[in-house]
Amino acid sequence: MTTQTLVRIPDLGGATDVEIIELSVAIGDVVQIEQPLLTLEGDKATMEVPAPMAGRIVELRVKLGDRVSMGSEVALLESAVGDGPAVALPQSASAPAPAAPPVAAEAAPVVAQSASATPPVTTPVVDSTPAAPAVATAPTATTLPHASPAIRLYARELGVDLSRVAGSGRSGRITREDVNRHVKAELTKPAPSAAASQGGGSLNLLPWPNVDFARFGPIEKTPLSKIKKLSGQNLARNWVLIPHVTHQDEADITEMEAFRKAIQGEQKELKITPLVFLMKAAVAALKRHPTFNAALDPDGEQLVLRSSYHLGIAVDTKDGLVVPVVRDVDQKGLLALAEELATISTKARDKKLAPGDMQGATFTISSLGGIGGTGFTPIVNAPEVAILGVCRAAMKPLWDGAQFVPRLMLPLSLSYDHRVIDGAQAARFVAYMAQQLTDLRRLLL
Ligand code: CAO
Repeated sequence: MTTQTLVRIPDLGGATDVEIIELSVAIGDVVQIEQPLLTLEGDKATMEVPAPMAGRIVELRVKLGDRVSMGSEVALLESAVGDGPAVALPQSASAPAPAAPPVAAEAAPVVAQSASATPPVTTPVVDSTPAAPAVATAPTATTLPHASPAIRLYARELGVDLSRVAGSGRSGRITREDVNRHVKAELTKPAPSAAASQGGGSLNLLPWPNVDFARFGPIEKTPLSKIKKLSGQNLARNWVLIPHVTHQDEADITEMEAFRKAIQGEQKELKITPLVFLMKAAVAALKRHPTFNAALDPDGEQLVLRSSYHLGIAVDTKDGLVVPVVRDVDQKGLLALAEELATISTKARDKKLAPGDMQGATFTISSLGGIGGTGFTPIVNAPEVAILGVCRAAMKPLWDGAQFVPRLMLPLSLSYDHRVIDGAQAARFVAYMAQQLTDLRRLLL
């Protein structure tokens, strides 16, 4: 003969409406006494609800995400009469239910109540509230990572600090796979580079927040493009390792723009944008300030001054940002540069750039002038030491000493590696560039 036992949620120490974040059993499963049936997550702790006896799950009355309180029906457990725990568990319905001890409640009292559900005719149903949660995390430790007791034990055995593991389970819960992944990542981590160790070792950052966004509304996941993943790693390294400062200035390009329009009128086949003028002015400024046309050695000890002028040009493609290099800008005229710019941006957008097309830059320009903006913070492209950001020129009233006159002003944002370049040098560099742009004749000097 079999008996059916109605398993209920035990006393949760006063907590109510607690969410089920893990269901460890399904209908038909045979469970052992104390085997976790489900995991609850309260405000301050996670806790498992164990089986009060051995048996087979014949009915589940909860699902993932349900909220439960003491006495909520969980499952019908069928066991053979004569199984020790099955007959021993039921107790009086009026028995008070002791609160679940907050920490590692091992021999917690068992509470059972008489069945309120109609029992099947042939099998007596016993209503049972299982032992209070077998293990609950300390309620005061609100920052404890979410993980079941079994995973905590597993992490302890491996010496893994769970606060450094990103959880991929529901509500950021840490799974066994997350622990394994963390261990693997730690073991395969490259030794910190010389540049990184200059700063005094690991950054010891918190793990990336793992949010279950689906809980707040519909979502869709889309993988990052290969370019984004690659450039993202470079950008992250450069942002973290280089102490950036961005200097902002403006160049009066009123005359330059008139000249650009004039030559554009003569060149129907070629698009001549302000960028080619910026490239020439940048070379003039780099010649005047050689520390900007340089690279920092990996050990951070030496500056490698370069006497060629190869400019990286950031190109926006639908898959992400790429930075092809225009070589020997000092030796090329505006028209040749315009032609080359058209070629490299088409190549970039058609994914035809070869790795060699993106190597060897001595300085980089990132122009958002075709789009807009008044300033931004470009990220230095290591091992270079500076990068120029350009935004859209706009007409502004400028005081000429007697009156306001309308002038076309071009915003320039120079980010630099402050280990190599000082603020005053940066201000001089940009002012010099602006001078060249304002009066292009200076480029001939
Ligand atoms: N002020 C006003 N107008 C500008 C301008 C500026 N600073 N720069 C460009 N323009 C105008 C151009 O003259 C052109 O006008 P027309 O359409 O009338 O001819 C228009 O804006 C579009 O220019 P463009 O963007 O096609 O050409 P470009 O030479 O300025 O730039 C390229 C080429 C490849 C650099 C650009 O297309 C690009 O991809 N820029 C994005 C780079 C980027 O994403 N940087 C951010 C990286 S984060 O660090």
